[in-house]
Amino acid sequence: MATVYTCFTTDVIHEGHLNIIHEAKKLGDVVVGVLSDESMIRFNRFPSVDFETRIKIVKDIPEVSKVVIQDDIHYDKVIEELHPDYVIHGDNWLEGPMRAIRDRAEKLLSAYGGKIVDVPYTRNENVMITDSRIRERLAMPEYRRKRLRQLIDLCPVVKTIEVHSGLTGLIAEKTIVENDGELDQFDAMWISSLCDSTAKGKPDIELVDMTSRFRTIDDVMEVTTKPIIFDGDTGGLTEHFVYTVRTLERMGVSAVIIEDKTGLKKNSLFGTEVVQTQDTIENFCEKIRSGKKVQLTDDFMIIARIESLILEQGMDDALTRARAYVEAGADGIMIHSRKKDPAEILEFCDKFRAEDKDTPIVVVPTSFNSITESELASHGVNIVIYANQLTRSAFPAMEQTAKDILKHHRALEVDERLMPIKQIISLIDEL
Ligand code: SPV
Ligand code: MG
Repeated sequence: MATVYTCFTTDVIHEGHLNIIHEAKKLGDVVVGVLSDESMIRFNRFPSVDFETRIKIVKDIPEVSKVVIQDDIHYDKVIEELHPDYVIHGDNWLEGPMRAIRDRAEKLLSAYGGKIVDVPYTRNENVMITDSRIRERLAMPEYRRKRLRQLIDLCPVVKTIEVHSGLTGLIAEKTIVENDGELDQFDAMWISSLCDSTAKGKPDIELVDMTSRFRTIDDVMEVTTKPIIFDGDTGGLTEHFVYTVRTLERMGVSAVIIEDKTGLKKNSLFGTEVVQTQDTIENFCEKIRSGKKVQLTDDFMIIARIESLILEQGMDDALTRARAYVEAGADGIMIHSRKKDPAEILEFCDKFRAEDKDTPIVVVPTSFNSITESELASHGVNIVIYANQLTRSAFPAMEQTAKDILKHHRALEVDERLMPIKQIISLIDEL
């Protein structure tokens, strides 16, 4: 009897999957692979049910003879071990980044006469509704809020990109790339004070008030499912910060990062070129403690951001503060630097990790941008935030377009570099 293999990346079994099983059964004995959490988040979306449950729902399908674990998006290991006669999949993998997976599997199968079977993808209303329900569930506060902690456990490094609107949120949510056969996407979103302010044409000095910042979060949340890390600036007065924590937690934000500065906050990338005052360790610890005291779930994280390297206070000061902030209850440490060379960041990470193996470390490699995610991870970094690159790439493009329309007195000359409206609209989900 022929062996037929298919891999499921799903939380629910709908008629599309049953159709694949049905077609598979016609060809032989059906073996189903269940994709591991780690691979699923690179390739698809965060699972809304745990791995054991996903295995169970596949095992419960009567036509399935055997269930195996597929722990890579590629089929190499399964093909090597199982030698299936057929690998069967919906024909949606003929297009887009998934094509690379199909092509690689086909090549491996052809070495011994195995075959790929592409089954027409079931695109009816029930399937679409089931799919959108899963997405909606992932967006609910109780699911979204805890996801950052889950990702820190699952990923070598949590890749986070700045967003400041529904549209930038959609870019963070939906951009998936295939590079050398590997699929990748962002894990989380950063609501930057710099970019949120800049989008409103305002300076990054805690001028944009919290009500407006929450509005930005809500715009992003409306159209996305990925977890959110909120740039809380200094956190403001402790008496105000406790309210901010409550609101963010209720909204389903996963973490707030507050920086240990006081008085009129300026953007860190100005460093010592402008007057910036670092808070005392005592005050800042009190702010952290107060925030932790009012939070209602174990999911929410308060991450303490240390400005000692930005303000040239030295490595010892940064490490002393890190220790104190963790002791006060901080769920993570963000260490910032505006040097091009990542040396001081790496030195901090190595020294901090030598004494604290667990507390997550967050970095923002805007200035030290030559270092890769995996290098940072090898020094103990858990979260990498690309804090402003979307804003900085969109702005010059828009400015150039404005200049060119003024120069040519028409829009013809700029048209070639514009995204067709149809393509922009295709990003936007309809209910
Ligand atoms: C932000 O994105 O607003 C930040 C990071 O706080 S930085 O601009 O590098 O200070
Ligand atoms: Mg900021």
